[in-house]
Amino acid sequence: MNAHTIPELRCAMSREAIIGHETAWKVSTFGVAQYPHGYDPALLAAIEEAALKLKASHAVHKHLDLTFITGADRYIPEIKELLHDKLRLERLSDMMGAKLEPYPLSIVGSTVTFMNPRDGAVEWHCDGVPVTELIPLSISEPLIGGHLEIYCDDSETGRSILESGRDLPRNKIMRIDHKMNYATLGQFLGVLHRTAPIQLGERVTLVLNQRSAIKPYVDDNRMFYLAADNDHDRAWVNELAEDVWTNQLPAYRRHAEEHPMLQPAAEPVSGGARESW
Ligand SMILES: O=C(O)CCC(=O)C(=O)O
Ligand SMILES: [Fe+2]
Repeated sequence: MNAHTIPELRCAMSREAIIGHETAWKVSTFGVAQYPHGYDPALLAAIEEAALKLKASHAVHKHLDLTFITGADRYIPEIKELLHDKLRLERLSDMMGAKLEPYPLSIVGSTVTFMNPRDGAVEWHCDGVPVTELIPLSISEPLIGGHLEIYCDDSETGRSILESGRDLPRNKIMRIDHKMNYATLGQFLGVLHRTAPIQLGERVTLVLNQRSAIKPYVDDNRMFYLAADNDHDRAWVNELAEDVWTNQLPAYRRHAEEHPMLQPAAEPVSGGARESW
């Protein structure tokens, strides 16, 4: 398979089909897909071995009940090989319908997640990063729970249901089972999802994050969220500011220049905003 072959898909769904309405804050209309990744099994095995050795000293269990090594490529150089693999990025860009680049912040560029009954899974959330690739390193057999669940409706609606203490309706949850040798690519920004709690078994996953090269400012990582996600103190703040000045702001200005706001119609459209409150 080369970069421009559309791989065999196990499942795929557009962003709009998941969320149920048009969206603007996005990289493309891509939602989620699972496909045979073809990555070197020896490389993935070496990454898992290194991650398991680092787990006791470097994994954190901070929020969302998730246990993970954040910024994992800082400690496991083999991950960098995959992160910057040109062919991988080309293939993901083809699938996404938008040119992707590695997510630049060292603390969240890549993670390794450890999910089992003791370490937890990950609770309902929307990703801070725009595009994520989930690559299973190991999946126990049997595994009860541990599948990806995606809420198929507006994420704010889902969050409000959860905040009121109710469960999300089962008929709005899409289930994606992880499978060895298959990766799951998702644009989970503004898409509510979780890993179903694991009753039995475990899985270890390599998570590689990307963003749009053209719209690097399309991003939902809020500062408190990055701070919570993080095993470091404050160096990441400078790294983020640098990226804003050198990449995000110029791209945003370029986009604004290329897409000037339409002039308002001479006659106000009735049924629009109220004139007084
Ligand atoms: O591994 C999964 O099924 C999902 C994990 C996830 O949502 C995340 O790491 O943000
Ligand atoms: Fe996620």
